[in-house]
Order: sequence, then structure tokens, then C-alpha cells
Amino acid sequence: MEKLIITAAICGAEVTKEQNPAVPYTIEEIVREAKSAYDAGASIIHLHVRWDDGTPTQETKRFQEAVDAIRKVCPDVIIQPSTGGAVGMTDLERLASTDIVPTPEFATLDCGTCNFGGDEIFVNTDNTIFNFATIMKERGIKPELEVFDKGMIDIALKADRKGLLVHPLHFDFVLGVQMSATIRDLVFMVGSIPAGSTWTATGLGRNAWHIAAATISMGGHVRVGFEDNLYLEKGILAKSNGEMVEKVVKLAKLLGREIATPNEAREILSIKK
Ligand code: KMH
Ligand code: ZN
Repeated sequence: MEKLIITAAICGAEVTKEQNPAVPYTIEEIVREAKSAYDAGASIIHLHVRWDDGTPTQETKRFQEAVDAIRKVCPDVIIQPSTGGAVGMTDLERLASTDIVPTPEFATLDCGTCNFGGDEIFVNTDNTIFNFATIMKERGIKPELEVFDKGMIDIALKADRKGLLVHPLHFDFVLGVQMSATIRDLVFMVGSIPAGSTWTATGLGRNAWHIAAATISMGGHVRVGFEDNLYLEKGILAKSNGEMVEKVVKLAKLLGREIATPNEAREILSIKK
């Protein structure tokens, strides 16, 4: 089996220090969390940034500061800015994270509108998706196709039929937000993407670990981190993103999968550096 790529979603836009004091807000905290994940075996950092008070922002300058600081301690890591940002942000605001220098090699592309709990709706119209895909293609940014249910795979494939995506496609199945997170769900999603695509899976909250174990066994790649889950196990808060990455590395060892370095991850995902 291919080596395992571990993505650490270290911060997110929604989780807070009230929920877990290790959630990073400041640049120093973001760097600390990125380094802990990288040292433990993550080859990709999925990046959101915050102002020091925890408010999410997509401001280019703040992203640049975070990326430059992460690069100093994790020189070869793949940094994947979020273009999802936070619920309620405009498309222009969301894309500002990709205006950093050098242009990011990878970024998320959310492929549909999704219920985010309570009254929150994460809006991604077809035009938003096609526009983001066009811009990313023009700028040579590989999109990670974020899909929160099967319909979003179909929307991504619509973008593909319009010629807006470059193959091989890479999907991230985010299970447990809008769609449930059973192994049957995961198998269904994996069976619904084009042959030759690569995929990562993310289980929200308590779904993190059975989804990680199934994904490692099925040949996919794993995303963990505070954005998705605050607990190392039931009732025990994770002290760092690194602790969660370490748990994935242990599972991978038990299941006989080696861990990919950042450059091996670039190769597997056909990312140009
Ligand atoms: N924070 C969510 C509204 C992404 O990073 O592309 C969107 C999100 C997805 O986290
Ligand atoms: Zn995100």
C-alpha cells in the first residue's frame, strides 16, 4: 500500500480555547501546534488563522505571517490554506488566504453548501465553486476537494466536466458534519470518486478514530486535528495536535502502513513544488 499522508488541521475557525485550552490563536501558538504535528509525522498542515482574540480571519497578511513562521520550523511541510474560512465570510474574503507569497501549492475547495449546526449554513453555490476552481487552476494551486456528502462529489465532477480541475483529483471526505460517519458511509464515498483519484478522510469529533483506522486499512489518507476533534479519547482532551498525529502513526504501525514525508506526499498527490 502507498505510504500514509497525515494532514493536521491544527486550528479551524470554530473551535475555542474554552473547549480545549490548547487550541491555537496567536502566531506563536499556531507555530507551536504546526511543529508538534510535523514532528509527530504530519506532512500537511491544513491552515486557518485567527486574530489573537480567537476571531477567525482570512486576511492575507495574517496568513503570510503564519506561513512564514511555520516555514522556519517545518521547512518542507505542505501548507494548505483554507479557502473555506468561517461561516458568513464572502468569497473574496475567503480567497485572500491564497494571495500569499509564494503562491500555495495546495488549498481547500469546498464543493457544496452544508448545514453547520444550529442556524449556521456554510454556503458554496455552484458559481462560487466553479470560480474558486478556475482561479486555482490558473494559479497552479492544487485543490483538495472538500466533500461533506455524496452530492458534493457530484458537484466536483461537474466542475471537472467543465475542465476546471486537473487530474488526478484529490478528495477529502469530511464525515460527521452533514453526513453520518459510519464505515458504510466511507466505503460509499470512496466508491463514488473517479478511478485514479486520491483521498483523505476526516471523522468529526468522536468519529475521528474509527474513520482513521478504516481509512488506513483502505489505502486512503488521514486528517486529524483540533479543527475536527478536541479529544484524544473519550473524556480526555488532546494536549496538542501532535498527540493526535502520534495516535494516527501508532494505528498505522499496527496496521502495517508507513508514513509519508512531505516530499513523498507531494509525489503521491502530484503536487508541483
Ligand atoms: N470553517 C468552515 C466553515 C475549509 O477549510 O475549506 C469551512 C472549512 C472548510 O473549514
Ligand atoms: Zn478547514
